[in-house]
Amino acid sequence: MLFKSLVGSACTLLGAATAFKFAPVEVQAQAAALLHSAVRKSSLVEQANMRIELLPALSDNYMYLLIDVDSREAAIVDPVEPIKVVEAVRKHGVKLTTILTTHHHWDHASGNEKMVKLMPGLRVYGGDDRIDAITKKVSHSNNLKIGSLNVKCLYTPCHTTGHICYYVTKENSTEPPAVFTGDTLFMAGCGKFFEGTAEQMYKALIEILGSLPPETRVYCGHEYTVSNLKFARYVEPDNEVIQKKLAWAKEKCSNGEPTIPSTLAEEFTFNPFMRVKEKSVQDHAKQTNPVETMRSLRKEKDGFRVPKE
Ligand SMILES: N[C@@H](CCC(=O)N[C@@H](CS)C(=O)NCC(=O)O)C(=O)O
Ligand SMILES: *[C@@H]1O[C@H](CO)[C@@H](O)[C@H](O)[C@H]1NC(C)=O
Ligand SMILES: [Zn+2]
Repeated sequence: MLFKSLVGSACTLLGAATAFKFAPVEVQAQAAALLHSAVRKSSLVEQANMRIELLPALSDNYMYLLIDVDSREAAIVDPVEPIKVVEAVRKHGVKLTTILTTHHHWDHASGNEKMVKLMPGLRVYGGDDRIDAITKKVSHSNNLKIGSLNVKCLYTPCHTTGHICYYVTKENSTEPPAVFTGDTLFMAGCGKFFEGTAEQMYKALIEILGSLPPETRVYCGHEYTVSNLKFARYVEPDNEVIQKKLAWAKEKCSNGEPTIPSTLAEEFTFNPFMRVKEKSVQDHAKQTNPVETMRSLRKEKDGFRVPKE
């Protein structure tokens, strides 16, 4: 199962798994899982006021440690592997005060209880009563602070009914803001519509996230970039930006490096779900309306077999 999830994952690390091809299946599975988690590197995005450490978790999730440089206060987004979070907090010498939960699914929220046990007193934010250990339910446009950083909650229901994205700004900063998009907006893709509609995803992607400043950096919940770009290429075979980005993403992945973050401006150039107003994407979907195009693309991607190359 784990082995299968490795070899079938968006970011297959060739070679790593094949060394164990003569071993029993269970050994292959363990080796693959270990190699996979060992090989996916963490990385740090440093700005003068804000630091974001990308912490790979499970097979393709990301947790994000958000640090306010001025106060050394920090928040963690979707801490599904709390031990790794504690290590990162120690490494940076920061004070973790807050959990930001994007949605209640186990691969995002199931570490909350343990995280709170390890670091008592944490504030736990989220938009859904189904979120473990939640202390404060938030809704659209609620604001909170991580030291001197401002965090605005964006309500983006569709993947789940209580999904929240977190938009982070620093007053008077000339540097780009950040948005944590969970399983709403992925790099080059979007989340499945488990508890919502195409109308809701259109609103979330185009009207809410799409109206943030174009330079905003996008930190999403999963490393799905390579498989998402293969679907994007299928939708728009003549889009050269997609071809280039796919080659770049494959290279990153084969080195165990994240493809995250992108920017909103970039997403509008290669993400089919952000491009539902474009004629090329509408033509592919045989639609003339952006919301119907969204509906049709999602349905098509749900049944899409990702090609090897
Ligand atoms: N296609 C996913 C399968 C896992 C899955 O369904 N993931 C959820 C989030 S936990 C999703 O919304 N995926 C979006 C998609 O498959 O386009 C993969 O590449 O591994
Ligand atoms: C931001 O800039 C404005 C105008 O210069 C100033 O009044 C305000 O105090 C500044 N805010 C911060 C947090 O520095
Ligand atoms: Zn997920």
